[in-house]
Amino acid sequence: MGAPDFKPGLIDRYLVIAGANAIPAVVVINKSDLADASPARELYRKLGIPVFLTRASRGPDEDGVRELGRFLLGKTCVVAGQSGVGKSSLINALFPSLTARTGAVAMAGHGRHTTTSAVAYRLPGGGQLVDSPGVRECAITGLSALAVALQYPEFAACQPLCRFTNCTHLHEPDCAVRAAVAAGTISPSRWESYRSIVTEDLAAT
Ligand SMILES: Nc1nc2c(ncn2[C@@H]2O[C@H](COP(=O)(O)OP(=O)(O)OP(=O)(O)O)[C@@H](O)[C@H]2O)c(=O)[nH]1
Ligand SMILES: [Mg+2]
Ligand SMILES: [Zn+2]
Repeated sequence: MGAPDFKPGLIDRYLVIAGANAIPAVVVINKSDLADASPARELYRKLGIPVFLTRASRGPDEDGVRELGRFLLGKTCVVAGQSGVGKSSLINALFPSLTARTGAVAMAGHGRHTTTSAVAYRLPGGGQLVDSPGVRECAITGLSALAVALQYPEFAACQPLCRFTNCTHLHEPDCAVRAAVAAGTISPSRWESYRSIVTEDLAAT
């Protein structure tokens, strides 16, 4: 596996924040040369979220980079994610006339961030793309457990079958969400990110 590790909990937090603020989001899995990205691609596609697999280091002609470039035209988007995943490299590959600064992945300790502040680039064909500094983690605040659960479409589909209408899907008996996790129809990584947001992020505030 290439550094940094794929972090589904971070992706799910971005999706919750975007969804709760009515901001459309897509998932980009860069460095698809370093690991098999298809399980993650299938997971998010099934949830109705567009997924792009890219190899920014291959440059502007790589299929995923081209596909993402077409999608971005005319839109205003922010590229967000962990440090070292290749956000700036991706911007350079997408639009070679822009020159976002990139750097080697920091190997130890707290890491080094190559991009240190958000920079907005005007796209040649219209729209804007904002490069942002990498994050190590992202905590959700200001939402209720039920509001978080609403941002998990596969949970919302099960919710009517839970015994309690205000089920938090954490400890209640006859919870259809936990039953779906046990049956393998809801991804364990999705339930784990939900559990972590509600019992760790929300509880800390
Ligand atoms: N193997 C591989 N390496 C890549 C790919 N894309 C970028 N890299 C490398 O990953 C490293 C980090 O790239 P950056 O673009 O600086 O990462 P970043 O996400 O902008 O990092 P921060 O600005 O710190 O948040 C660089 O050494 C890139 O050359 C890719 O598709 N495959
Ligand atoms: Mg960067
Ligand atoms: Zn439930």
